Amino acid sequence: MSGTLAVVTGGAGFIGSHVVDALLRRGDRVVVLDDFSTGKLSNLAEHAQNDHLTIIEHDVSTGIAGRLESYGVPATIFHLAAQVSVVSSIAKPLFDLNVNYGSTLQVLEYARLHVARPKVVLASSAAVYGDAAEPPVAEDVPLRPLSPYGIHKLASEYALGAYSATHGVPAAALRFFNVYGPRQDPSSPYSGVISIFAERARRGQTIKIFGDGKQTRDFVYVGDVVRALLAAAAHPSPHLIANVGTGSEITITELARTLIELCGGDSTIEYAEARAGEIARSRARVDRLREQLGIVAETALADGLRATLGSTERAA
Ligand code: UD2
Repeated sequence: MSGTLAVVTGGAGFIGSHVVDALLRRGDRVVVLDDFSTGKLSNLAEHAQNDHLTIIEHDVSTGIAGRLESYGVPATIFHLAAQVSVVSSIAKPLFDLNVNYGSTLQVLEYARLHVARPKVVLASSAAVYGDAAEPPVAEDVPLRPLSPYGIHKLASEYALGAYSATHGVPAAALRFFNVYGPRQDPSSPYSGVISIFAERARRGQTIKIFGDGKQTRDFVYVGDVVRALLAAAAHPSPHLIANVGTGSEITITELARTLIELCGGDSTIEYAEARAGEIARSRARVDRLREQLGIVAETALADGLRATLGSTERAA
């Protein structure tokens, strides 16, 4: 069968399924590896009849070579399978180590064993910074992750660097800031804040803000994140690291007010105790994203929020 082959770990998840959409749209063949712990088959439902897509239920932390034998060596592995909650990583650090660092090592081990080295593109995170640096935060500031999640994402980045230098595995790590958009699952208390607020605002329910609501985040739309991932896969650098954000920040109270307004204004805001280990301000420096990858995360927050609200409406 024709078409470049890509593997997407976590391809049934929120970000992964949008990457699969984009790869299939441009004619690639795609193998998804997903253990469905948080991923959903319904995220890929529109491709059910597409013979360019293969979906394999598999836990990446147990190794991937055995599951990929029949498909050939991919040009790129988008490694998006992860345990995504910072709070859970603090409660279960060894589980997080295995899922978030162990899986990266498994992907790199697979890549180094093949002469045609697949490129590994990792979903890293702003969590590698901790809150040491004054925003906007650039890639070369000292890194002080505060959670096992951030530590294991950073360890994964280091592993990419080491496999690139030692074994010639081309690699890129993108440090995602707060990604949002359709298919983000609001069902856990640690789900992305926009997915939670969007669902509650749409239903006219009370919105709960942790802390004084003055904390800020750099919210980046999933469509822009996908463009950055594809650009990173095509980039010639053997070991690229870049932030993926918009370069602007908004307070959580402003975010809540915007969503309430977009939904007709029925919800009220209530304030609760701040979360432990909360980062006060987060905003990416995006020069490298623009200069190296040619990407500007251009989706305006209001447009991205409307798209997100539209999709929760359809899903309800
Ligand atoms: C995000 C990422 C995380 C990691 C981290 C890096 C998500 C879901 N998590 O964590 O994976 O990369 O950034 O720093 O993208 N909030 C409320 N009410 C709610 C839920 C959240 O007020 O019902 C607040 C929360 O206290 C925080 C902000 O909203 O101040 C964003 O919370 P989040 O869980 O969406 O993401 P964050 O920044 O903790």
